[in-house]
Amino acid sequence: MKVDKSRQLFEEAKRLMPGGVSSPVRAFRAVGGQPLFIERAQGSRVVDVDGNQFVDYVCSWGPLILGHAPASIVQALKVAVERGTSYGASTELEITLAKMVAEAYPSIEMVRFVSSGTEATMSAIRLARAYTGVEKIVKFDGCYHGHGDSVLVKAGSGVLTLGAPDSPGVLNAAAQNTISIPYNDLKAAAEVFDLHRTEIAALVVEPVAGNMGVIPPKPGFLAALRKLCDENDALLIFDEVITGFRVALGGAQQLYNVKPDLTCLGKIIGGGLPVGAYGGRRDVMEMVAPIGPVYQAGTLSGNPLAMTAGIEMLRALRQPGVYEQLEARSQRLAEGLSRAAAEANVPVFMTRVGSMMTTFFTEEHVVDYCSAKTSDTGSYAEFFQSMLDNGVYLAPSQFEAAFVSLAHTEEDIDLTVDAARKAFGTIAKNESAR
Ligand code: KE4
Repeated sequence: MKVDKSRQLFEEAKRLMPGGVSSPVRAFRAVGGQPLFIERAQGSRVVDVDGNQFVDYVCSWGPLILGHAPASIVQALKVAVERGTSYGASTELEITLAKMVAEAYPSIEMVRFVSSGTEATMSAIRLARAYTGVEKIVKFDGCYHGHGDSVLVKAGSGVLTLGAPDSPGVLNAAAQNTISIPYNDLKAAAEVFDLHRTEIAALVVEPVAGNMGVIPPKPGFLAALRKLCDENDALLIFDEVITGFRVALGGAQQLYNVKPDLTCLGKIIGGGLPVGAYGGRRDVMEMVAPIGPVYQAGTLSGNPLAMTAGIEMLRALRQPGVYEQLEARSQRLAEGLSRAAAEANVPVFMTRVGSMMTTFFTEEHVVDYCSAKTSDTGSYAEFFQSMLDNGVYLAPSQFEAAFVSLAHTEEDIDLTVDAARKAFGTIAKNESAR
């Protein structure tokens, strides 16, 4: 596959931007090879600067559940941009999108728009600490909530000990109020509340994990977290930046029927433009400035173009049959990939919730970060490169999700499964040669 232009642009980019990218995972460091520079995209396809076309399952890391450049969003933006790009003042568009979010999420009685998922989770955690008056936060190993200091934290040496910074520059003081425990581990969750009781301001969780690969909650896991928070006056924060409007119109809280106190949203609600949001119980949200003392602000929060894209996105997702189509296409893909791996005798563990899924290159049952990390990332890298050579663009990391959109056709799925058959065959051949 010709990648000369991407290579040339990457060399230039590396002189100007750290790693030549605007976000680390795009540098392909987990899979090797030449990071692609994308020139245009439409529907289920992206085209790079060398003219290579791919069926895209990155979907901008989740937002593009309608596919690339859907006509409804493009048309609405063309009209909106003529009216100006930003006012730094309120617009009716924010009310419209806020209503649509609240209709889909009964737990969200009041919402604040921001410009990224990181801002949403960072603000929700600040708010939870202010509302409860205590400082500790519980998160789960392998869950990612953006790059805010409180959550760039890895598990302490002992399961229940206070966290340690997961990045230089994050102060111990910031990390030490965060405890990270294994996902799907109710015993650890109960123990951390036994140990820290009412000192815990909030427990923040991806209700379906998407950042260590896709890992569903075990039956009863989310309901048990709800109960633990209730018993200890802690707030339950669902980080639905990925799962919001993805696994159901009403997100994971609808799918699993568990009501959080605060929800963080992002990705899909921006329709591909920068939007994040946090919202939930009115008594909690009323603590947010300017009506409350908890400060949070943003120059481009509620930006009219981003609101326009979000409104058109949610309008499309509220149409009948949307999630049924996503489910059918996603099931076809997951079954095809499983079959292709089995035919080549390559051990994989497939996980899927709706239109987000991961093929783990391990024989283990993946239920948490530890089991996810048993995956053979070398095999995943081989798989990724072979799929790329055969016209399929997956996440350049074993520990991310593949996303199916409404634009993915049965032909796209079948092309993908054929490519996977070749990729698994290559892996099996290389394995036997080793
Ligand atoms: P952003 O700040 O990237 O908009 O959102 C942070 C965030 C918060 N919560 C969850 C559950 C998330 O998945 C994310 C961001 N997701 C990553 C990939 N899984 C974005 C891709 C990237 O970092 O480049």
